Amino acid sequence: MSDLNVTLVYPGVAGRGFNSLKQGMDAGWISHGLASLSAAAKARGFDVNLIDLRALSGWDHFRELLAERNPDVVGLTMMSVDYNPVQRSCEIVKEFNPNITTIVGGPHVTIALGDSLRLPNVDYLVTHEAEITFPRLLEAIERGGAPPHQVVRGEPPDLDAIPFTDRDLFLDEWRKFGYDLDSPEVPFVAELPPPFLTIIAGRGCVYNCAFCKPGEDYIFGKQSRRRSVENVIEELALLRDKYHFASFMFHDDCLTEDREWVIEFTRRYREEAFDQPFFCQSRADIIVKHEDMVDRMIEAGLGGYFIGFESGNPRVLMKVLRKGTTVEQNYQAAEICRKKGVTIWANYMLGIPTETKEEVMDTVRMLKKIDPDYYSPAFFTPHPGTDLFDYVVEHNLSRISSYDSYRRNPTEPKIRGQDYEFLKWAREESQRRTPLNSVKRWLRRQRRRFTWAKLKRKLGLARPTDGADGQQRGVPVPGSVGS
Ligand code: B12
Ligand code: SF4
Repeated sequence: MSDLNVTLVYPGVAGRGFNSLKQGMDAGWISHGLASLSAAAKARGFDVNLIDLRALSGWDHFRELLAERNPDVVGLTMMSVDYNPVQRSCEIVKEFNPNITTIVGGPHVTIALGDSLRLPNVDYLVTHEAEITFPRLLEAIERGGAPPHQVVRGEPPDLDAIPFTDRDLFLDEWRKFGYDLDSPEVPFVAELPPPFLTIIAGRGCVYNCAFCKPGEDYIFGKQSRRRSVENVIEELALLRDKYHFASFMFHDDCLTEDREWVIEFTRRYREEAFDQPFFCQSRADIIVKHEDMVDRMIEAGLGGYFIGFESGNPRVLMKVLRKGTTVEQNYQAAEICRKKGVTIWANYMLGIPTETKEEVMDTVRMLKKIDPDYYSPAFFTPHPGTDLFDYVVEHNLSRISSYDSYRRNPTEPKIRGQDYEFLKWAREESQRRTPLNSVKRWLRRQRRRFTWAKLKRKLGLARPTDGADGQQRGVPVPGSVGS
């Protein structure tokens, strides 16, 4: 056991601010990056604890916790949006005790190293993945032989060889601050009942969308890497025993990119008698090309897909966003999901650079036709490390003046030349269901309700607490973007 006391800091307060625990995805989900580093450091004998800024009341509270934890090392994770809270945290840490070693890692460090080097009060910047490198750095610090240079390059680990994510790092900490859900993470749609959790089966994505790439390739490499099916099943079995989860979600950028992996996963999932529903990310082109895979996923428990429909205009979708899908595929994918009863969470963007109002209207019309279960609109945001970020900078199109605004929130102007009053109207209009769609939805719900209730009666499964549609009542739906 090491004597080094390590505190990890989750800085995600740029969006919902302090005191935001339990408020949906942004403030009710763990950081797999930190939880994975915690597991790796604990496996090497380090004592690791967490300060999650989302659970605190403000910076004075952070100071109090620092005094309580009295760390030797503070490690912080940083997306671009986290830059300001990370800067402030490091400043406070050094004010409290200049001898504490501060280490910052995470997407922004790898994607924008030059920018990260400007952060004061940081002793080490660790780029890339760090399950191997972080514990080694801690060992070096403990030995008094820490590297003389500030930047340390992380070594990519074998994903089957690293310890499973340390979820209790977050849950135990949250419990001290009034997290009272019987769920390791906050559920967000009624289709995924608590106890709910998130899991990651791999890293990276093979596609090349201009609003997302190449940033992630810098972190994880151009090819995605996946854990073996057995490794994921083993973790799920442990999670079932420990948390009795009733549903979960894959965080992978695009789980369905590897059809063979998914088919094997569904086979093993059923074989191991899992029946918990799950959601994952997919793409319209994949759903259209691999309907057989969709069927296998449904048999295993697929509840819904997050689909990046992005735009209803062919020029914007293919040329500007470089999504690699067509508008026609968007419609076909939605039709397949509807036909098979797969819930659709629709991601799409408004206010994309060079997008005209008529092109925005194509997206509004697309949403009416798709009629998703959940709408997730974003105002296009140029994220550092992406080709569209470079385009926006080159053409002086960015209206972003603070790191806090590197969020896809559909409330704030991001791009010069876009009419945000119109976009706000378009955002609302895109989510207004047509009367015909509302009737169709109602009919579909009734059909499901009767089939399910009949089936349950036949099997003798009906419980007094169940609604006629089989959904548990009283399930919180925080953070849901559903209409
Ligand atoms: C799951 C996820 C989410 C979840 C959960 C986020 C969370 N709490 O971690 C949700 C949905 C909430 C989310 C929200 C957002 N996300 Co997000 N998200 C992801 C996703 C898909 C997986 C993250 C993950 O767990 N990866 C696996 C872990 C193991 O990797 P990792 O976190 O990078 O950690 C490794 C290294 O970076 C490093 N490391 C990380 N931290 C530290 C700390 C130290 C001390 C050290 C030494 C090393 C180190 O070591 C880790 C282990 O190897 C990634 C894409 C991806 N594949 O990574 C995007 C991604 C991280 N998200 C992104 C964005 C933009 C956002 C949002 C801003 C989007 C929005 N809504 O506007 C918000 C911001 C939320 C906030 N902070 O307020 C971008 C970040 C780009 C950037 N330039 O920063 C990514 C890369 C997606 C993309 N390609 O655009 N996100
Ligand atoms: S937007 Fe999705 S599919 Fe496209 S590159 Fe990013 S993660 Fe991959």
